[in-house]
Order: sequence, then C-alpha cells, then structure tokens
Amino acid sequence: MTNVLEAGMRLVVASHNAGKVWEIKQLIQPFGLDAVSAGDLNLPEPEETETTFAGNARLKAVAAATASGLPALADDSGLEVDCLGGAPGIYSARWAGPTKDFSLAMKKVAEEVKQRHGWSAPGPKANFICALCLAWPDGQTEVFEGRVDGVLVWPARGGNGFGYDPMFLAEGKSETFGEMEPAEKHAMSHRSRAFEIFKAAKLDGLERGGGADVATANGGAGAFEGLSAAAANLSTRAELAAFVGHLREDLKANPGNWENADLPRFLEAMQGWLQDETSLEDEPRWRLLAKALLAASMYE
Ligand code: ITT
Repeated sequence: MTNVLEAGMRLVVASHNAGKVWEIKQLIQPFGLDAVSAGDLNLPEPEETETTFAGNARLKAVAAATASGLPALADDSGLEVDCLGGAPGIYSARWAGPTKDFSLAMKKVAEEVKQRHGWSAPGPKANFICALCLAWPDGQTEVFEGRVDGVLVWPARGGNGFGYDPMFLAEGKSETFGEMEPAEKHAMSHRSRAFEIFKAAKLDGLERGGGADVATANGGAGAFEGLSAAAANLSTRAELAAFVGHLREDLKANPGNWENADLPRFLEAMQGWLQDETSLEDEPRWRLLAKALLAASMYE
C-alpha cells in the first residue's frame, strides 16, 4: 500500500545542516505538517557512502525514518562545475573541511578552475542540484530532483544564503544567490524546484495554511530559530554583515523576545557565553562572532 502524507503528521527533516533544516521546515510547515529535525531527535548522522545525490538522500532519509518510526525527508545537494568534471558534486560539504568553512571551499573551487583552465568571462559553467527523498519506516522511498544552471563568479559576492551561494550566478541573473533576497533565491533554487515536484506528488490534497514565514518577519521562537540557522551556516565577512543586519531588524521588531535588550546586559551575557563555550575554539571566526552576538541576546 502507498503511504500518504496527511495534515498533522510529524515528519523528520533528516539533515544536520541548520540552514537546510530551516529552509525545509519553512516549505512543509504551511501544509499542516509538524516538522522535527534529526538533531532534535538526537538521531545519528549517517556516513554518506553512495555515489549519487539521489543515493545519499535515500540513505539519510531511510536512516532517519527507521530510527524514528516517522516519515523522513532528506536533502542531498551540491554544486557541480562542468570544467571540474562535476566536482565538488556529492563532496560539496566535504570540500569545506571539518569546520564547514565555505570561504575555504569557494576559494578551493576558484583555484582549481584557474589552475586547470584559467578563468575567462562569463565564468565557468556550473549548476546546483538537490535530491529530496521521502522515506517511510517500512522502507518505501521516493526521490524528487531539482536543478538550477548558471556560472561561477570570483571574487564571491554577497552575504545572504549559505554554502557556495556567493559564487553562483544563475542563468539570466545579475546578482549571485548570495546577493539576492532570500525570497528571490527560494523562487528559483534547486531545492525549491525539487520541492515543487515533491509538493505536486505528495502534498496535493493538503491545504496550504498560514504557517511560518521568513526568519525575522513574524517574531517568536521561529525568528530565533532562523537566526540560529543563519549563524550556524555563515562562513564569510559579508555573511556576518548581513547577519548583523537581521539581528538589528529582529531587535526592532521583537524587543520583547530579547532577554538582554540593553547594552550592559548584552555585553555581560556575551562575555559569560564566550567564557563558558570552550567547545568553540575551532569555529570559523565570522561564524563565532555571529554565534556570540546571537547568544548575547538571550544568554543568562
Ligand atoms: P546533511 O547531509 O546533514 O543534510 P550537509 O551540509 O552535509 O547536511 P550535503 O551533504 O547535502 O549536506 O552537502 C551539500 C552541500 O552543498 C552543503 O553543505 C552546501 O554547502 C552546498 N549547497 C547545497 N545547497 C546549497 C545552496 O542552496 N546554496 C549554497 N550551497 C549549497
């Protein structure tokens, strides 16, 4: 029998990438599905041993569905550069090293292209790919794929988005994914395209309700979660600058949510947090600053 998604069902977002979890929750919650992340359920992160995006998405979704007894949605995605034979491809996250520092990963991509082929206008052809897999506890799986084509730019531009966004220019656009407003990226991204196919196949009968909006727009715990996802993913100075802008907007829109809304308490909390969080020694510097600023708004 085919499994069917119904309003009120709990779905695991089978990812340990805070940015992806946030984007996927934003996509499914308006359909009345209750989303919980693999991290929230303390599910282990499986090793990605397959050779395709679809294979790795299936592996992550099945692992989460089997361990939780709930349907699970996983995303495997990445950047493919034509002249690098499709690299970094399924290794896109791994090119950023153990601290997931994408300023390094982007530099590595640019250097590989320059060394092997030279960099000529309009930039090397590249595309983002996303494979979304829905898996059920009984082992049933379905995969939905989306793709967006474009070229790479160097130096990278913009502080929005995450990962390789600042060096990707989609076909026909003059702003990189890192320069676009999030809504504009979401309207055309590989993830949204995969989601559109998933939606047509699996969410057809489900009513689209109010649901959560973009991170800082509607306040409450959702805003903090969105900021937290952004802080966990950023890797560049420009991304930190954009993040500080979002933090300022949040303080203006939701001052009541801030435990430490005045400067003395904010600084005291930041000092306390930096003294206590010894595990952050190897965190990339821009990300550490973002996390410290966010923690200072709440830390007691
Ligand atoms: P999970 O496996 O836990 O979901 P991950 O970050 O390791 O998290 P992947 O293995 O699918 O995820 O790696 C995909 C990488 O490709 C991701 O870390 C990004 O750097 C990059 N990527 C995917 N979608 C992107 C997007 O929309 N914009 C920029 N970079 C993206």
